Amino acid sequence: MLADIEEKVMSGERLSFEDCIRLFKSDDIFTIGRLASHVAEKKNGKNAYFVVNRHINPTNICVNRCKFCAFSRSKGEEGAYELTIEDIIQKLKTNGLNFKNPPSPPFTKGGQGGITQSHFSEVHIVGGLHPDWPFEYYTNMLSTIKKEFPSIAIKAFTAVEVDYMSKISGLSLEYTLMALKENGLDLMPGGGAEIFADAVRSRICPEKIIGDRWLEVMETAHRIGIKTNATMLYGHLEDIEDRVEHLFRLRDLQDRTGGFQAFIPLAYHPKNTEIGGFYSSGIDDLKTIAISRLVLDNFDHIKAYWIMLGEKVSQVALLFGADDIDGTIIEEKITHSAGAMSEEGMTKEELIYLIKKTGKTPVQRDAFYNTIENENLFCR
Ligand code: V47
Ligand code: SF4
Repeated sequence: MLADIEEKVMSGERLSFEDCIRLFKSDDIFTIGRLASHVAEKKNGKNAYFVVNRHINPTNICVNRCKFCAFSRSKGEEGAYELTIEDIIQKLKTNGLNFKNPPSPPFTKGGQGGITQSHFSEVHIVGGLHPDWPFEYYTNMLSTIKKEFPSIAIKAFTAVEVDYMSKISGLSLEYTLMALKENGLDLMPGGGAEIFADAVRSRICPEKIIGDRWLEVMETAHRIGIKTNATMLYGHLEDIEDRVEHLFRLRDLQDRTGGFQAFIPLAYHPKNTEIGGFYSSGIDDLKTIAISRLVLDNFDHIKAYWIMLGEKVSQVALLFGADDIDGTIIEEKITHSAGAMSEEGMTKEELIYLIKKTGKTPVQRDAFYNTIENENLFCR
């Protein structure tokens, strides 16, 4: 059934829209996974990357209130919070020792018994669109973090936040991005892409910038030398055609700019959201990872974000086309507000353990996929 697609993949020929629809409709998960794994190995060998990082969400107050988002609050609503820049610096100084739920065996068994990372390579900062904060809050945040922690790469602000900053500052997109870069922004995460198709997007996040604008922000970032990631939120109201269209639009932009580092499919979590619905199935998760690997032939990395997939599915995803499992995270709020079943963070030792059990080689990376040499990788 998939023999012609297999031939294309093996000969390095690009998949068509129709091919991708057929892959999504196929039940032959093993063939899809085998092909994706072949492509992943051609690009990254047996490497499975991870990063010692920390997430920080400066505020959950957001003017958009997307209908799939359980994290956001309106100003004055119960549970709304705002961090000061000093709070953010303190979080980076605490070194991740403030776990709410200490990781449980078997992952900590025989390991170092806790969070042992001595320093972060990357901080990932995203948050709500605050109605009152001035642009200077964001530039001050970046420059203060850079001054205090010059060796930590700052991966911050989705295309949605950057568009909002351009509005509140009155600066063009290009100048907004240049100001962020000058103050310490190193790269941008891939959030806010959701699903580009207008008909679904207007139902799940009516206030959010449209897909074209998300792509325009990323294209501008790439043009001025800021690398970014890309995501796709799946498992809500979209259909297969919407997913394939989304992937094709990313592939087209990547052909033009080459500025995307990694693609991360984000599994929708339904708890406490306005649209409700269901968790994605493990099969859909694996298929989506694998098909992303096959479609996005011009992306170097496909990330299995363990927070959303769960520790075990993300482990299997490393054999279905993913080459990256993200990082230690430490404090995850967005998915956990919506019913994530994973821990909020993992130790470096746990990440290494998960990867090793797949037969792949754990490679600690920095934010730009440079390898960090580390003798601890051989600890098990
Ligand atoms: O932008 C919000 C999504 C994103 C839900 O670039 C939800 O390296 C599932 O983008 N269920 C934030 N997803 C996460 C993100 C990300 C994560 C890890 C690595 C990188 C990277 C990026 O989470 C949001 C939105 O698209 N989201 N609510 C939900 N209920
Ligand atoms: Fe705001 Fe982002 Fe949540 Fe949408 S997904 S409500 S933009 S925080």
